[in-house]
Amino acid sequence: MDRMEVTETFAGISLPGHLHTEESLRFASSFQFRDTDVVIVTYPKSGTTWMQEILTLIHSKGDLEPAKTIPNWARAPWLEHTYFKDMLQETSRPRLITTHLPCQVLAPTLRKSKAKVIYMARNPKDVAVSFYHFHKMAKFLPDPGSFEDFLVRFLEGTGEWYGSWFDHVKGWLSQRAELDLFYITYEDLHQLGRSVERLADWLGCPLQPEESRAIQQHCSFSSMRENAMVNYTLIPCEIMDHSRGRFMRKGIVGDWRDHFTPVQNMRFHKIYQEEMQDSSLRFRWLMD
Ligand code: PPS
Repeated sequence: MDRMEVTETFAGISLPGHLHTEESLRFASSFQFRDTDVVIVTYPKSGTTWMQEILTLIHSKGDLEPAKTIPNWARAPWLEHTYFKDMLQETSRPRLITTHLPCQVLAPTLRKSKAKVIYMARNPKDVAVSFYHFHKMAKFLPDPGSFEDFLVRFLEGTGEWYGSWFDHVKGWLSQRAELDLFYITYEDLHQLGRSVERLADWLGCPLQPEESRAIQQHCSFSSMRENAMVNYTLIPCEIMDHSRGRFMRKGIVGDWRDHFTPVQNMRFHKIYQEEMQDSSLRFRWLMD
């Protein structure tokens, strides 16, 4: 498989060379957004796939056809990935685009448009756990080592894959006044009905009650876990080793409790507080 061992470095962050090249990243950073574009922005493992599925179905008004027949990476491709240009549904209104790139790379071009941006965050402790398990199955990511080793690197955020969680969140949310940005958390999304309706209203696509019900049913964890268009079972084992875990792993809030020792938890809180102290963001509750 292509470039499985390659690390691509861009804007000071490391990205898997299997999905990113210098060319794809340059293309992403100078991409011209349209006013009608809808852009999902997340740090990895924050509920990206869930949001892709919900937005697909809001735009199809609850018609399950696209969600059941087209893989998520074709419906809402990642701007920075090598296959983006081939996948982008140029004629769609809106074009649904996904990205994990940090704010300093994309905000300058996004500000030139009126594109709608959805920033989704998740409790970083659960992000770390989910990302750790994903590193074990994704062969284009390095072996994570022990959870302790992984957590140290996650908290340092330096040179680690996709950069620092703290910088990602602080950077993007500092753009709230500059961009048409809707902020939502993975934890909010667990109140699925309310979140789907808020999103649909913000997107200007209000839903009928039966449309909203169909979306909620299809976007439950159990339903998405069985949908090959989003559960990544279409990806061959040479790229994702399905014997080492499932992409749709647990889908719960607070899984960190099963992974963190009290010492790790205290260290996490200390660094979280140092990193977020200047921030007025409503994040502190995430640490409960
Ligand atoms: S990625 O690789 O960055 O695109 O991953 P991402 O989609 O952001 O995050 C994967 C985690 O989201 C969980 N997930 C869900 N949780 C609840 N309900 C639904 N419907 C759902 N869909 C995806 C998925 O299980 C991963 O979290 P963990 O904690 O590993 O289970």
